Amino acid sequence: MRTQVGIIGAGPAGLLLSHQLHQMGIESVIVENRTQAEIEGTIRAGVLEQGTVDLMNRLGVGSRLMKESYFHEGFELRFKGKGHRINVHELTGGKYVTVYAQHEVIKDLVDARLRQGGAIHFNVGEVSLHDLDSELPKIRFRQDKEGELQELVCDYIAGCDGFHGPSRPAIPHSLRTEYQKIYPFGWLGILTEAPVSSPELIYSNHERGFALLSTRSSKIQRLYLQVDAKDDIANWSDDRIWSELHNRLETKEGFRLIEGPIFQKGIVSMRSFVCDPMQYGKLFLAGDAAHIVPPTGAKGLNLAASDVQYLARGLDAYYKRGQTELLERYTDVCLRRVWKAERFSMVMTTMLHRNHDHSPFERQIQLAELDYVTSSRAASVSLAENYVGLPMEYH
Ligand code: RFL
Ligand code: PHB
Repeated sequence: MRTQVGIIGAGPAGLLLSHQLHQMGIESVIVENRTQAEIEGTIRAGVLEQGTVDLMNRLGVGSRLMKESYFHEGFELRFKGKGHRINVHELTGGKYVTVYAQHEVIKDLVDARLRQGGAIHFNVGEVSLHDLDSELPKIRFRQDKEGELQELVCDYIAGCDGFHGPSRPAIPHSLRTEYQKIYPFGWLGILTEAPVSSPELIYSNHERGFALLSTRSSKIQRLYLQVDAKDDIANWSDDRIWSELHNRLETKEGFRLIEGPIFQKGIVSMRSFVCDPMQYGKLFLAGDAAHIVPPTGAKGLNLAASDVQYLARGLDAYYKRGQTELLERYTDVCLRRVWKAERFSMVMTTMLHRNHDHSPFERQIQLAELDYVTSSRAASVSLAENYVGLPMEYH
């Protein structure tokens, strides 16, 4: 098999890249080790930056998103039992916080790509990368896990295979620096069949730990609780989850959370991670394959979307004009935006979670920080512009 760009992974990064390349007249093939049903059923992100929504619309895959999303004008930070609204719309000159589930983004992208006749090989096995520093890099994989071994010969390979995929380790160890911070806590996430409790997202810093109230639809809500990173979901009965959520989210002013049956629950760990460089020879990493943020800033999917916009631009310059300069600068351009999102995600995480290693002094500093960002216009503008997403920069 031969293609121009071989893409490993049909997550947001891989699918958004294949759509952009298609629009530019560049051919690509995606290999994905899970089934279509699995990738369309994985519950993850919920908040999209304006730039990601704009990209979906430019690619012609935004119509369901525009109909079914919630466009919020703000969100709330809650501490000391009181809510403080960040009016994102006003503070950013008219931008919105878009709430639309990641698996719905995936469904829209897969459906449109297959209808265009795009090549996505689902459920492949034994994916490996070869000859990355040659003119013809290759991806080998086994069709349907146990079928024939296939070889896909490419001009370029995009490693969009998430944090645990084979692409990043294909960059020689001695050539990459990995920056990492592991947090001592995780998030327990649930989906519940309940009506909307709040018209906007609520991020709560409570004595008992962080909690987040988000939404998916008028009937389905998404909530998270800070738990110990090593905690086991078996320790969390539905009653215990609701009791903690009530404790951490309810206010003295009378906000009440509406309960419903929980139909999905799980615990995820939290880390910050960056791999530098994001490229080697003909291989380019994008999204979680190259960097991870803790979910508190809602940035992971959005960074995947900005990486692949830089990559598509570089590939377009190569195929249309034979120029490789943008591809050569790919890491530097991506990492400027990535490090700012890493900074914001770490600041939000540190500001909102209870850290039991903190001294009483550090706890008071945390509360002062929350008081500051919710009462100073300068600090609120900074928070809001980071939350809706910093602009893409091309140098
Ligand atoms: P993905 O989504 O992990 O996709 C990688 C794909 O590669 C496949 N793969 C392989 N394919 C072939 N061969 C192999 N050997 C392979 N190994 C893996 C995988 O099956 C998969 O299909 O990475 P991508 O595309 O970079 O996208 C990243 C985002 O998924 C991630 O950053 C977000 O989910 C993070 N995130 C959030 N991001 C936001 O922008 N806004 C949010 O509100 C938000 N909330 C969240 C989040 C992540 C969360 N969790 C579960 C960690 C909330 C949570 C709880
Ligand atoms: C979500 O709705 O899943 C969500 C919202 C905000 C975040 C993270 C996740 O910061």
